[in-house]
Amino acid sequence: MGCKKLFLLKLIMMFLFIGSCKKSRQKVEITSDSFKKQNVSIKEGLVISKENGEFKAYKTKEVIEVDGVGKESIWGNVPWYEMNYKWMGETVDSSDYLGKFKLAWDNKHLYILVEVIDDYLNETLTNGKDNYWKGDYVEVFIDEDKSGGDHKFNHQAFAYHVSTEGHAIDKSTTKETIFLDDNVKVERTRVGSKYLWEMAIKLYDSTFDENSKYNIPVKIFNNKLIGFSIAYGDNDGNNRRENFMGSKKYHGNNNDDGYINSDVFGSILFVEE
Ligand SMILES: [Ca+2]
Ligand SMILES: [Ca+2]
Ligand SMILES: [Ca+2]
Ligand SMILES: [Ca+2]
Repeated sequence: MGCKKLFLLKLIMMFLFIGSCKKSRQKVEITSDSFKKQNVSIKEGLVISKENGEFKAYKTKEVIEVDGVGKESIWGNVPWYEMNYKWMGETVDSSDYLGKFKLAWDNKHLYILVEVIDDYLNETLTNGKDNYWKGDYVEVFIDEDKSGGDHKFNHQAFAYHVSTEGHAIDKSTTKETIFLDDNVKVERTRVGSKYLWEMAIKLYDSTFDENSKYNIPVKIFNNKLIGFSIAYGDNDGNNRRENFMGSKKYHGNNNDDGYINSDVFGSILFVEE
């Protein structure tokens, strides 16, 4: 074989090798969401983004203590998901805002661990109850039966504005701003500009009555599917929501339909393994 032919052969083999490396890397990234089945260990620093906002929550065998500390083993065993799609505001750098979350469940609760880097924490209710959406907060959108549809002043779906003060704020059927604190338990811890919010959320169907103390939560089970999105409203002391960053690429008109229309939510599939 002449030198030229040998060189060409080597070149072809090199391209084939690079191609196969790329493929195997892609495979790890795609399968990392179903890490347990694939027995793929979670890579340090891996955060999965889901343009369509469709996530999985894994069942915890251990009781989760809502204390803002992710010490429970499930939190070490499930992947981080991104909540960095820009819904509103200017592009931010990672010291101003960067967010990710994990999901888990048992029969009574959806658990969420949210880690947010925020350079300035502006308490949610600084400007009063009716400006709750202007302060820093985590917004959790839940549509228990994934029916979709309008939910602005009804409870077929919820847009919980989880406040820095520990409240879960939404609108009532009479268009008032109300606290639904029994529905969402939250604790937050801080290390520097990194905040960890741990939440336990009860799911309710459309029969939820905001004036009753006797609402019965819906039981969660394997393979149940709900409507879900999560976002962070970032105010850095300028008296307004400077950024709104979410878990799904698009969230309706101006990415601001979530508090009105549950059609735009992504989803959670509850799985055991
Ligand atoms: Ca905990
Ligand atoms: Ca910020
Ligand atoms: Ca619904
Ligand atoms: Ca802030």
